[in-house]
Amino acid sequence: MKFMPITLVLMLFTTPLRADSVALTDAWVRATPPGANTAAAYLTITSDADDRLVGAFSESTNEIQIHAHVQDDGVMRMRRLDSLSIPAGRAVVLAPGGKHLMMFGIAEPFAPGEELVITLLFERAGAVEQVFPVRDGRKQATTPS
Ligand SMILES: [Cu+2]
Repeated sequence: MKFMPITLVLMLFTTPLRADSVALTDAWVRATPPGANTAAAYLTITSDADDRLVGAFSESTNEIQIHAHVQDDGVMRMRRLDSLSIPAGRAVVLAPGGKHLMMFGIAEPFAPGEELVITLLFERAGAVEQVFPVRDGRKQATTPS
């Protein structure tokens, strides 16, 4: 019975359907000036279980990266993160001056009142679609992030 062990191993690694879910709140995208080809998106993520944001994509942009702001010799810089840990029951806030989703290659400016759909990819919860209203962010922060 050569195939028996292989079958058993496959059964062990088959992931059952999970009910674990993430809650996404306060989602918004900063309005962009004419000519800009990057934009930043923000939201708050809460999860029932330990999870990890591993990526994001949207029809409105070529590429979305997870970014953080870090102090580097007194200068604020953006650093790309491969993923973002979402501890169970703890709100992870992406906001101006901190973590954010950075969109690249946007074709047209995002104007206040518009909406974007971004799909967030979680290690555990899978793909979650979220509507991001576009807002004028100039009042909240002065640095483009
Ligand atoms: Cu950034």
